[in-house]
Amino acid sequence: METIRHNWTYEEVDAIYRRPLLQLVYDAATVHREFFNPEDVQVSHLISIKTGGCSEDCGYCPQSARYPTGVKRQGLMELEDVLSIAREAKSKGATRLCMGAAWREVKDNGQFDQVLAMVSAVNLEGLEVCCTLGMLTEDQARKLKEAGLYAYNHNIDTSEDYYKKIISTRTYEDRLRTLANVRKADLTVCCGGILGMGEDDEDRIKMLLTLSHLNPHPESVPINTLVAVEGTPLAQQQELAIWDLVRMIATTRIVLPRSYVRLSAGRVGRSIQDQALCFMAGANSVFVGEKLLTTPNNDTDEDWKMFSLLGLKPQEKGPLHAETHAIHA
Ligand code: SAM
Ligand code: DTB
Ligand code: SF4
Repeated sequence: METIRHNWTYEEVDAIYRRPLLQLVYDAATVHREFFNPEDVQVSHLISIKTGGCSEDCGYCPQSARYPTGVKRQGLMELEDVLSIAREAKSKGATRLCMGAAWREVKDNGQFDQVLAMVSAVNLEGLEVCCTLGMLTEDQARKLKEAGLYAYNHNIDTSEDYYKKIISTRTYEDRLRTLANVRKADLTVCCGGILGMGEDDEDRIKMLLTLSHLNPHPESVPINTLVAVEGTPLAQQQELAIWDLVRMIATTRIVLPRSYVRLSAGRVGRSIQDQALCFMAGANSVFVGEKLLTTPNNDTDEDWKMFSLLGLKPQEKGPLHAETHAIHA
């Protein structure tokens, strides 16, 4: 039986990643069944509460003010508008709502107070609330926790080395510091990365290694594939091969067995067959809703048909710690 480990070595993760693909999927599916009910899928909905005009230079991001991507800037949303989207998402079966802001960092100002009010209100709607607002101090993390936040998303995106090639306005160390602050406030951590930015296998393995050394492991791990947006430096990147995505999901499932592995950005355009392989390899969470933050996502009705076809059951709302769903963890 697989145990939770925080001391994986590069060689060990590399050996898993390089297993013959179908053997790897089988091994990951086996681990998945040790820790989760494989019929369960966690359904999350994203809202961009503040869009575009961001000061950072993240090479993948359509919301950076530095790139001509045509994303329409939008100031902080009104609470009522957030609530109506949240209610609609809930009525369509989402149990988690993730609010994203195109900020470098959270500042202690009236806007943060407004976000805290949104967190409380969405929580009262009976949804699990997640935020992704950029860098955060411990004090800000505590305020979010007190307001009713369940999880904070902050991705490490790739390996430390490759990160420097994609972003210059903040460091890997900055990202890790925010993750530590989130933990200190007793929030759950959502942390993953993006595939298809031109990184190699070594970068992907190193990213997983960093995630596996976090103790506790992030409760959810979004595996995004790059949505290549015109105007960004990464616009010309080729679409990631499905086999690379499946390999990464399966390795993640084995190395972080108790975490939700989210098949995140880049799902649009993937066939049901491709997505089925990802679920088989241990993915057990998705974003639904026709938009991610600024780019299109899959049609919601089609997603529900897919769940039904594959025998996946959208999970009830929390407590969503994997332990509660384990068959024999
Ligand atoms: N501004 C905050 C931050 O950077 O942490 C929160 C929002 S930011 C858009 C959240 C995450 O979305 C990024 O860390 C990145 O992993 C992901 N992301 C952004 N643009 C993407 C793209 N074009 N394709 C895939 N993932 C993307
Ligand atoms: C994450 O890992 N993926 C989501 C969420 N966390 C915030 C964001 C994906 C954004 C894709 C590009 C866009 O729609 O702007
Ligand atoms: Fe800004 Fe976040 Fe986009 Fe980077 S990823 S440009 S910090 S919104």
